[in-house]
Amino acid sequence: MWAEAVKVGLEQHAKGDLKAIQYGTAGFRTDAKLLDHVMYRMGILAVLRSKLKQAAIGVMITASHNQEKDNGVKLVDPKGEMLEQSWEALATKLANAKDDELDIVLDEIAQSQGIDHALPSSVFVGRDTRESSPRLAQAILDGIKAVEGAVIDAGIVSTPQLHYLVVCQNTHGQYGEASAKGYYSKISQAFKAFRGSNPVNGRYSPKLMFDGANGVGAQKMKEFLTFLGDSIQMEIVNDGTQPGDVLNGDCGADFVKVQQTSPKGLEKTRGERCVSVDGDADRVMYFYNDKESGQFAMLDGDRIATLVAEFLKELLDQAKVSLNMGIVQTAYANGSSTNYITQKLNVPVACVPTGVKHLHHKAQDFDIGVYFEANGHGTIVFSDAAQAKIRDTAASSNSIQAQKLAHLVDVINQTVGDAISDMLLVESILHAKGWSIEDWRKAYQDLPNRQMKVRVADRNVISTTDAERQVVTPKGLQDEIDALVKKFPQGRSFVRPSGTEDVVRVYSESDTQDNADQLAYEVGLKVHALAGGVGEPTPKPK
Ligand code: NG1
Ligand code: ZN
Repeated sequence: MWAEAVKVGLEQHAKGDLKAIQYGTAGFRTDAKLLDHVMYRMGILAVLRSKLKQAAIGVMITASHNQEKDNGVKLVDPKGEMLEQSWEALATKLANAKDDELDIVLDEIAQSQGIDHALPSSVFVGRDTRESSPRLAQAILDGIKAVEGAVIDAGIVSTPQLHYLVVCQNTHGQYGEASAKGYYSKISQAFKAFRGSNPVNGRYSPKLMFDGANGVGAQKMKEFLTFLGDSIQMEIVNDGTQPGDVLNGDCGADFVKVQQTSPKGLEKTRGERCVSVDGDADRVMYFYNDKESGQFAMLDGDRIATLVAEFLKELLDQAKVSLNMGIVQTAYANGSSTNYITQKLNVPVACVPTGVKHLHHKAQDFDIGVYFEANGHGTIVFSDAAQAKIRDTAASSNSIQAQKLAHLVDVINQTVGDAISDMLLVESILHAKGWSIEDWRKAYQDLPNRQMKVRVADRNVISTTDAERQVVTPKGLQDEIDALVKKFPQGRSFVRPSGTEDVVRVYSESDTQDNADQLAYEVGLKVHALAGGVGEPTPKPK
C-alpha cells in the first residue's frame, strides 16, 4: 500500500548507494550531506509511531555539540523519552532499506507493530540553527506528508523545548502550555516565585556570563530573558550573530568540558560565574577563572547533581516530606563526586551505560531521581505521587520549604536535560544558599581526569559490560587496562565505543593531571594495538 505514497518523495529523497547508518546514542548523526534520505524516512516512521501510540511524537534535527557540517535526527516518544529501544532497530532498518524496497520494509514494520493506518497522527518537528537544518526539516516534512501525517512545525527550538512541547501536548496541557511562550512563562514564573523579590543574597549575585555556543541556546536565552526581567543580569557571548561565529567552534559546553578551559570570549573573565551550553542547549557547564590567579575551574554535571540532591534533601527534611531520592550517573562521573554522594550525602547512587535513555529510565526507580552525565546533560524526575505529595503539603501547611519545593519542581524541565532550566535551578539554589561559585566548588575536589579518542577500523569490536566499566572484547584488553590502572595512584580508566562519533573513547582519572594524562595515553596505546587502531596512535602527553 506504500508504493504510491512514497514514490513522489523517493525521487527527491533517494538513498542511492549511500552507506548504511545506525541509530546511535542520540539518533542518527553524521555529515549533513548524507542525511537527506534518512530524514525523509524518519518523517514517515514518526507518523507510524504516532499512530501506534495514539499520541504526539517529536522529531528533532540537530547534531548537538558536533561540528557545524554534521547534523542528525532523534525521535522523541510521547512522554518525552528518547525513542524506545526496539524502535531504534526499526529506524535503522528503515534508514538503510534500498530505495526500491522502502515500501516493503514499511509494510513489514506496520504489520509487525499492528499499526492501524486509519488512525490520526501528530508529529512535532524542531530544528537547531545549523545551515543544513531547514533543508533536512523539509525532507522530514515531505516524509510526513507522503503518508498523510499531521505536522506541527516548531521551527528553531532547543532539544529540550521540543521534548517539552511533546509532553505538554500529550498531557493535554497538564504539564504546561504546548508553545514556546508556555515554556518560558512556566519556568520563569516558578523561578521568580522561588527566588522572591531580592535577586541578591549573601555572596550570591545575579550577574552571570553565558556562552551560547553560537547556536540555538543563545537565541532561546535571549527570548527567555524577556520573561526573566531583572531577576538575572546576563551577558551573552558566542550568540552566533558575529561574522566568523562558528557553531561549537572553540566554545560551548562540550568544548569547555573536554578541553577543560574557558571558551572563546570568556578567557579573560576573573571571578565571574560563567555558563556554557551546547549546540542544542541540552547540556550545561559552569566554570570560572579565579579572581587572583586566573586559574580555570569547572563545575560539571556531577557538581550540579550533588548540589541539587543535597539541597532537595535539606528542603524535604525541613518540609517533613518523606520521599526517597537517588542519583544516577555514568562511568564518566568523577570518582570524587561518587564518594561525596555515598559518604557525605548518604543518597543511593546508580551507575548506568552512557546515554540519556539509560539515565532517565533508572531515575524513574526513585520518587525523586536526579540524573546527570558529567558532560552536563541531566535533569530531575519526580514520580506523580511525589509531585502530588509536595503540592499537597505546600497547599495544606504553612511550610515555606514545601512551597519552595513546589516552585522548584516547576523550574525543572522534567522531560529531558535542559541547559537553561538546569541553569535556573542552579541559580535558584546558589541564591537560596547565598553562595558564590567558589562556595559551591568547596564541597569536594575533583580527581584530575582526561578524555581521549582513539580511531579504529571498526569501533564495534569493543564490547563492554558493568555499565561500560569493563571491556569484554577484544580479549585481553581489560587485563591490560587493569595492569596499567594499578600503576597510578587513585587510578581508574575505561574505554567504550562512542555512539555518536566513529571513535573509541578513553577515560582516565588519577591523583595528578600528569598521571591522568599518562594513564589515558597508555590505555589509548593498548586500544590502538588490540582493537585495530587506524593511523598513528595519539602522541605522548607533553
Ligand atoms: P558518545 O559519543 O556515545 O560518547 C556522547 C556523550 C554522551 C551523550 C551523547 C549524546 C560523553 C562521553 N558522551 O555520546 O554522554 O550525551 O553524546 O549527545 O560525553
Ligand atoms: Zn546536546
